Amino acid sequence: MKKNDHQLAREMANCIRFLAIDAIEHANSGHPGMPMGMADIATILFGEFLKFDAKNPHWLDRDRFVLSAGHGSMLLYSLLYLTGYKDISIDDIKNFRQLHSKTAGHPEYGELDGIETTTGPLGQGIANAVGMALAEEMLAARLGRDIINHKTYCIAGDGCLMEGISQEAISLAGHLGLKNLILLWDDNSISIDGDIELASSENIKMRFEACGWKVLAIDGHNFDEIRYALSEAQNSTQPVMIACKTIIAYGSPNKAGSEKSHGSPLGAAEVEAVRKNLNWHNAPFIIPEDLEKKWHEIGKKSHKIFKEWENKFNSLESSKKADLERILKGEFPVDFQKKLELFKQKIFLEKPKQATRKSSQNTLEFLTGELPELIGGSADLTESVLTKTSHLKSVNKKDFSGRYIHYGIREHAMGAIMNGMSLHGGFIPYGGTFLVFCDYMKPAIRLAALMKQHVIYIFTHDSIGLGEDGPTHQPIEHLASLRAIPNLNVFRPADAQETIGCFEQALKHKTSPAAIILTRQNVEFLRSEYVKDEGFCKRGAYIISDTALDIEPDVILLATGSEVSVAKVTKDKLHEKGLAVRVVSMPCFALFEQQDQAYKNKILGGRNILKVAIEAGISQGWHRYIGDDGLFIGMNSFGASGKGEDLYKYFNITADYAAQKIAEQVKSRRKAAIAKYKDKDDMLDELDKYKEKILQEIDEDDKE
Ligand SMILES: Cc1ncc(C[n+]2csc(CCOP(=O)(O)OP(=O)(O)O)c2C)c(N)n1
Repeated sequence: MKKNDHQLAREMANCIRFLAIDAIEHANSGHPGMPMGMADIATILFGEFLKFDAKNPHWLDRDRFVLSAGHGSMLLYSLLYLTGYKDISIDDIKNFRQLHSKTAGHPEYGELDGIETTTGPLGQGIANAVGMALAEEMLAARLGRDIINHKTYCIAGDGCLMEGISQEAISLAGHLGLKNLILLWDDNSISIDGDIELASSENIKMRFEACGWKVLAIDGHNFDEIRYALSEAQNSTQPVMIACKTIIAYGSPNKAGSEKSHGSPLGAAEVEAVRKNLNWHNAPFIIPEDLEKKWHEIGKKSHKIFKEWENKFNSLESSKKADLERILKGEFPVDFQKKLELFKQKIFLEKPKQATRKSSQNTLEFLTGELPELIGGSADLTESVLTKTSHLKSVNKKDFSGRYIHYGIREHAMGAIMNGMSLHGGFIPYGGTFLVFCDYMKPAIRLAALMKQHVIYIFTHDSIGLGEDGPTHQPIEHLASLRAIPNLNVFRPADAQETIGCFEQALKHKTSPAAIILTRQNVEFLRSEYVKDEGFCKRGAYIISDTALDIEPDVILLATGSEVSVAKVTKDKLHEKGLAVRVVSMPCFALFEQQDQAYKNKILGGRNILKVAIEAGISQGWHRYIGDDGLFIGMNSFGASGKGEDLYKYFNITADYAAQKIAEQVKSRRKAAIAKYKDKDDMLDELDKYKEKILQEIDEDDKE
């Protein structure tokens, strides 16, 4: 290699370094060390290996680049700017980390083309990259290598590799032999607290090897070694990890190799010193013309390949092409809605009394038959969460044409891999585990919601109703904690019919992930009438059983899932006591919140009506609907091991208990109301007025 080439590469890399340094200095906030340390590798990767066309950032067969070490965001922003992505300007670089700028502190998916995923919580990006590489294999199995043949590159730091999720993801990637996955480890031995030896002494290379990866090790500042390793990685039969020995804040005379450069600006004096040291005599944010030109050429270098690909894509078998285009647009097949209605009618006629996990399985059997983009999976609980259908063959290392992924007992990676698959495009992934274990995948769920990804979680064994497995397995606070995540639609269907309705909504809300919460135990079939089209779940809550003659209720019972039946029996018991009761099923709070006030009022009635929520979880979130003086029948402690029915009795989630409590409450409310009047005559006057009002209303109704 001629000296000139090295010099040029170093200067190209310095463009990244100084954009990062200057933007971070300008913002007075950010992480300069990582972009400075990884600039040489990024230059060779983007310059000579990465298949991308800055003009066509959504090209399906582009290589994916994931910056798992999201704190190094300026590395990515610099690369996107330098290679000529249209939606990033020098002003965006100058506005790094400012309110409403596209260049957020950590890369946010959707803010800029070229950001393939949101990263920041360390380790997630590695699992996203595994999901993308898996999606690539699966799509290639469907469309052929002519159409899909790309790599997924991921830059990860020591922090990413210390996080547990990385091990789950690396292990599965090795098991599946994802040969188009290339992970570049920024092996700089530094994290925030200092040398990583403070907290870590494992042999990372051996760890990857043990998981079935090909491992290469290079000096991350030696351009020949970088080229060699990336070339070696191209035709591997295994996923590849390249350990890149780098110096954090490379080029900084006083901060290179030190944690001091990790998370704060270098400071004016040190910036001056780096400029001198790296022979960079340009003012802040100025890139010399010749280097700018070279970088722009890099952004265009794969344009020809893109054009050739477009031709191949256009000559794809017409049905395959049409189906792929439909999927990428997020549309359903033309006759899908009609078939769904027929399926709903069939279930309505059958009226199955079964666990909602079973209803979910039946629904998935129908849906996976109709929607080839639906990809199932579970974290080793397939027989319990009932996520596999007859249409789904298991994916394995030798055959990616299947549609079912055995994630193993790796919930966290499952969540992040599903995000990666969804981000890649071409699939709607769903994955199952017990509701209680959603805690093991919460960071990935949160990111799916933040990135507006269309993924579906099947969470079964949703309450103390699961019984004998005991309190470790009985979710208590989980519904509330999932409902607290913005843009996550949490559905808890009450019966077989609602289960279909909830899946329908989960599929139709394409920019929100959905959690479908299901019982282990059988539930009643509750619907007395069939409603066409989107049924009741669309609005998040609806009246499943109203007062006789639709008179104003004394009590409104709000419930979800298995507790809707409890509410219905409670209603009958209260009816015997002369109380008018409405039962509302509330399968999805988030969708109910999106309704207009008139609809909300119709469901929730006036302020003075006693409102009671029944749900086998904690009360958090319910007081919004039942008010401060409402009654909550549910859990306020961990569960216990025992038979499901016994637990419901022990924890007082029964119709008998609810009816008794409600009757007491109504009585005490009435007493309090009576106490408001000075004497009997006052009260009789008030009653007369009330009677008159009711008679008037009846008159008006008759006229209508
Ligand atoms: C899950 C998670 N925990 C903690 C952090 C805060 N954090 C950001 S960077 C970092 C250290 C990362 O060290 P390393 O990967 O070696 O990055 P480098 O210092 O080389 O830039 C930490 C703890 C985070 N972003 N995500």
